[in-house]
Amino acid sequence: MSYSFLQRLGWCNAFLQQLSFDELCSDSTVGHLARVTAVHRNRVEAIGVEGERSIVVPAPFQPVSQHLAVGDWVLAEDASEHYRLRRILEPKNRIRRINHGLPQVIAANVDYLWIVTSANEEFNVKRLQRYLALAHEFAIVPVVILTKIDLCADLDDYLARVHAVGADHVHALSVHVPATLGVLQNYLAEGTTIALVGSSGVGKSTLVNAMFAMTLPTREIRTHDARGKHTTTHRELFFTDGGVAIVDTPGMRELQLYDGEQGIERTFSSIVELARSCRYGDCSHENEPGCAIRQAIADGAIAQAHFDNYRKLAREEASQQRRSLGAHAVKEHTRAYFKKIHSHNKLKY
Ligand SMILES: Nc1nc2c(ncn2[C@@H]2O[C@H](COP(=O)(O)OP(=O)(O)OP(=O)(O)O)[C@@H](O)[C@H]2O)c(=O)[nH]1
Ligand SMILES: [Mg+2]
Ligand SMILES: [Zn+2]
Repeated sequence: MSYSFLQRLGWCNAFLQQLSFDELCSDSTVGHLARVTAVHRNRVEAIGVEGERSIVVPAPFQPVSQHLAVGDWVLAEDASEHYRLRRILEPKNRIRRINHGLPQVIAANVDYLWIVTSANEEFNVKRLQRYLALAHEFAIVPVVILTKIDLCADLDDYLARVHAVGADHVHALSVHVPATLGVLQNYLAEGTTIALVGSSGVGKSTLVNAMFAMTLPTREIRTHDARGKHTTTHRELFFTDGGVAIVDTPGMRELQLYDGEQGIERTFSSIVELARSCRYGDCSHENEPGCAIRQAIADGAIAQAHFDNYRKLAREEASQQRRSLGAHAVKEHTRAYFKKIHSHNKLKY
């Protein structure tokens, strides 16, 4: 067994380069490398060349949920009768969020974020924007998947709304029309990692089952869950026969942006761009003269709703910061942030 076997688990050169000379020379290293598939309180489950194993997580990496998540690559070591975590390899990216005021890692080393939303009442542009912002923030390619199109009469309408938020990869499908699933094959190269997000009931597990001939539990077998409780309760990573790692997380409905500035700027880049042309550097875009944003809204160049949404997320981001940094720090932070956005104005005038 060698490093090439690990590639189908998502291993790549970026991880190989993190091994020391001694580690590379040691015959035991490859057997001690593993990818985390489930996280528990004091240990993680992981898979490596020798298959599944349980790895005890010692004190420096506690609490586990703040240090590592499914998808992380770890180097373990032998400890009497079990394996113990020695170090976590620097991940390509990490999906994080705030849970009860504490940062929490949800998944690591994710290539695509499949944002699943159904073409019915569940569809919500703001939620979609949040997920897009999340993907951009964590440097993960977002793929918007509109499900249940068999039930929908106005698909074009939904597609127009998805495209309006600036999503690049958009696919509409129904698990009842197998031909519509084919396009997703493009994302399934061996060693790829995909995380699915979306509200409960939009069809994430059903989609995975249909794509990979799997049998994840879906809503049908839990019909008493009329209140929209999540069918998928364990945050886990598993591999398909083709060597694709799937993270099917609980719906992340209470998703809060963590350190989300960059994500907001990407999703709302047109607004951030425009704000640079406002006459005043500290324009609040309410009723100042020479406000480029109000002008653009009046001209129909940007939608009022899009701007409102930007404001809401920016405000949420600020209150998130306030909670984690304290009121004074956030005031400073907000000042610096708007200064940065408006620094171009200063150069012009
Ligand atoms: N008509 C139709 N129903 C679908 C489609 N995809 C999923 N469903 C149904 O939607 C329901 C919920 O699907 P799930 O796959 O359990 O949803 P989920 O997103 O995994 O939900 P959680 O695990 O609770 O987050 C099930 O009854 C599915 O049969 C589709 O394309 N068309
Ligand atoms: Mg599910
Ligand atoms: Zn303005």
